[in-house]
Amino acid sequence: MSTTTTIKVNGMTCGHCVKAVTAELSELAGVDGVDVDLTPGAASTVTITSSGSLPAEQIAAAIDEAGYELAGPPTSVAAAPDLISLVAADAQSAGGCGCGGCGCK
Ligand SMILES: [Cu+2]
Repeated sequence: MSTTTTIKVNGMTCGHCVKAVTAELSELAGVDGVDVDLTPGAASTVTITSSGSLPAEQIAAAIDEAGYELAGPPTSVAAAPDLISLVAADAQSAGGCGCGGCGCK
């Protein structure tokens, strides 16, 4: 049975970030596909298709490994509005990519 898990990830701002997160999530057991809806300046939406349900801690660990952080619980549809605006303000004040992990600006 295929399962789709939607997560929100903070700090993703460019294609390098997308690749890093996709690579880490793809390594999880049972993951068939990872689709990233990049939203620079806010939490990006990452949709994970897997053959079974994914433990939240595994998803959190993969995102952490890639150098980013979850904006909310892995199975939630959306982060709280005030959280999203906080993230957006953070990203804007940081300027550029700000991910610190992919070497881009
Ligand atoms: Cu980046």
